[in-house]
Amino acid sequence: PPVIRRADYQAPDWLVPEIALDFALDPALTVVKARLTVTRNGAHGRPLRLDGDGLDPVSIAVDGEMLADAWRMDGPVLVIDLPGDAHVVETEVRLSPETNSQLMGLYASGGLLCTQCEAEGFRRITFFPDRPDVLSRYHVRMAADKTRFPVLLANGDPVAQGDGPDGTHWAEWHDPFPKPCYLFALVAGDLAANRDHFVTRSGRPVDLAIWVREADLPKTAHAMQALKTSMAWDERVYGREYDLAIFNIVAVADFNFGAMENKGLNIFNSRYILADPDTATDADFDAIAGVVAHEYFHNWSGNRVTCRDWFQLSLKEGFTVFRDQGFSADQGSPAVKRIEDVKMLRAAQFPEDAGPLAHPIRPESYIEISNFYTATIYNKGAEIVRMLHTMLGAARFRQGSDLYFDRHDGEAATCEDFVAAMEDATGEDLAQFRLWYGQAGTPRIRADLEYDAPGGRARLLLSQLVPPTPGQDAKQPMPIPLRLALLGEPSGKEVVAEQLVVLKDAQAELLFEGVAERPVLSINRGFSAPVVIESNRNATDLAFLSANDPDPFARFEAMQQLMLDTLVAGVATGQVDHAPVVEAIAKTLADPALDQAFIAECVLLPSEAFVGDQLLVVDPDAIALVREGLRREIGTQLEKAWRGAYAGTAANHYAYTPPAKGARRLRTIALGYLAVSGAEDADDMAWRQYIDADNMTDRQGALGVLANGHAPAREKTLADFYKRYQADALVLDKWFTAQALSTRPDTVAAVRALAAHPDFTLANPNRIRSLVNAFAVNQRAFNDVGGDGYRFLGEMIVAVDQINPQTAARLVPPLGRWRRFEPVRAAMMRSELERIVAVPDLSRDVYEQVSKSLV
Ligand code: B3K
Ligand code: ZN
Repeated sequence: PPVIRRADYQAPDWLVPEIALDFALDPALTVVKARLTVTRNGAHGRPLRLDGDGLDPVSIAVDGEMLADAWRMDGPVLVIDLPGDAHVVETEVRLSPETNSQLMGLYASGGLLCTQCEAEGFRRITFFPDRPDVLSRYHVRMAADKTRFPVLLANGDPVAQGDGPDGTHWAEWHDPFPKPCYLFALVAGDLAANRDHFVTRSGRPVDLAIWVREADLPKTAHAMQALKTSMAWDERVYGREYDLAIFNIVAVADFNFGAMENKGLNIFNSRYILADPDTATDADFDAIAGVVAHEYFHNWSGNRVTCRDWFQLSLKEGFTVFRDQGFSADQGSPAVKRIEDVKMLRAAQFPEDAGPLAHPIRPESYIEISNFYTATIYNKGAEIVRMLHTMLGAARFRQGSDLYFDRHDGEAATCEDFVAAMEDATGEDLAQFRLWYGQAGTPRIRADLEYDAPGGRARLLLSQLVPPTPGQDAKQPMPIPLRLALLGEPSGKEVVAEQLVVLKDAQAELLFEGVAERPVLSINRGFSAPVVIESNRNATDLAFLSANDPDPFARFEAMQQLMLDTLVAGVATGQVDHAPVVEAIAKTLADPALDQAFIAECVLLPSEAFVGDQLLVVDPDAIALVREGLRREIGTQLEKAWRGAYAGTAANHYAYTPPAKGARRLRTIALGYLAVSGAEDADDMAWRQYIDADNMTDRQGALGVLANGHAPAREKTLADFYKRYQADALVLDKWFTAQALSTRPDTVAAVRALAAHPDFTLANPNRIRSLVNAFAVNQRAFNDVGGDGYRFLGEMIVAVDQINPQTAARLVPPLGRWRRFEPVRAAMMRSELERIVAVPDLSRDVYEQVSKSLV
């Protein structure tokens, strides 16, 4: 398959200022007529090339005349020779939405018809220059059976509607904002709306509607609240107002990812809309608000200003993730939100950056763009925008974003345009900063502090190393913004006040005078740079920081580092010195100044996978053994404290407030420690928590704890959960996930059995993710030494690829990590990849991920 390169970008040969689409909608056979006004872009003699994917032209006309010849197919592309500079091109194609299992283009989901076009799905609907730098005004007409599809939605505003022949009806929508075709959307179905209203700060009224199946209406209140809060937040923080009279959101059950920001008509995976306390956890509620905000914010960062080409994807995604992170931080605890975001980055992006699929946030090439909707583009992209925010300060950053939006409104822009706007608005020189866009790999920072007590002087030696990644052997030093301070031990006072140090060179030395007390280094506060810090801080220093650092992230981080050092040493030597960790946790649990949500984050051990990421050679069994041993010590030695924490959070009647959420989180963590300590009543406590719960957070928490063990309560709970929620697909996903994440030694076999369960299906991406993707992050079970975990995943990749290549390709990276594992497992993982790549007719999606993982 061909490789697309960023360096090959050429402006489009033809523009399409206007498009009128006419859909005769039917699940079995939909007729699509398109009328494109095309204009030659620049002086050239090249023909019009319209992308298609699986399309057969039924008819083609130019300026009203049916074309007999003068057109040809070049593979999937329709090529038309056009004499003049402006023409009207009309095409007609036929589609079968109900057999579209890829969920790209126009497809059927649970009785409704909907679209997904980003990145290249529009070419599955009609012939068109399917690239984000061709912006058009859309006029859309839809006709469908009135009983089956009473609601007809598209982008923009409704302009006309009426009844047609034979029980059909029709509607026309017009979108006044020129947009790339990836933002096109339509929905037809039997839907009910939760309607609300918003008035923008300049007084423009906006009708809001969230469309779902009638029965799901009661579960839409939280998403609606999040939408209104997002709209106000974007006005306040970024000065961005909504621009149409209507904002529609539709929830669908079958969706390849989270949601889609189509202009004025966001389409969502139902898991990011539907919630009530009985069926959704606190994490689900938070994720819903975050995704609703994210898609809404795209109206400016993505839609009003879009991307010139797909290499610029992080321009809209990294920036929009940064924006949604800021929104979520403002809704609850900024410290806890920051910890969650960093954990996510470490779990998903650091491994990517250290593996065969590493790429810069602005990649140089791809085979299939769908494979580049990655944690690097999104989450590292957000960190890079955050560094700009940190270095410029909030006010100057805002000047930069204002200039960016104003300068490029209605245009398709590049990452370079974004940085240039930040530069031009603030006068800051960002020449070296641009390296962050082009260099992959997580920088490693070495930070060694030396103290000369008699002289009252401290010396901080900093150095950076950006590791080699595929195709990039040698790297240049990047600007690394590090918020740091020195804390005096034992006083806990800042003997050197916090400052922002930007490490620009490979090495730097900082001298501090008048340091009267032994200093301890607090560095990368707030995770000011997405880097790994290695330092000469010992367990005592880390324990001190974990009890005293006034920066909450640094405090959490010190505890994590202490735990990590303990576990890594344990794996290396077989000896675990649990005392410092146990003591630090005890202190944290007892600290009255800390809130429960923050305590909960601090007292959890780093995941087995993250411990593995610190090691040159991963032996999952050794890691599990050492980590489980430490967990047991923490559970046993602090049993009283855990019981206290459990009792202290038990009377928490359901409310979706930050303190109540924190209490629930700490409660299940305490339960987990009591269970692993072997406390006799732990299983009973878990069962009671499960059965008495008035919310899904407590219920799922108890289920997760029980799923790891062998108590009779385990089967009883799983059976009850299944019976209770069998009819609710989103909750049943949790039942699959709880079992896929189990630490029990029989998990591979259990997951295989679940893949044969009548409720398991490859047609629904959420269900695949709930079992297969969840299993693949269960380091212990997936890497079961028998190799059946690898075989299972390989079989799933091949099977899913037949149905849905995008979802299949997302299952590949866990196997691609083979180089990091001990030789026996590495060989089995590799041969599984080889088996997959030999399968005939592999999609481009899976082929790219597997072949790159083998190199
Ligand atoms: N822009 C979409 C993602 C589309 C993914 C295409 N493979 C959702 C989002 O990031 O907001
Ligand atoms: Zn996005």
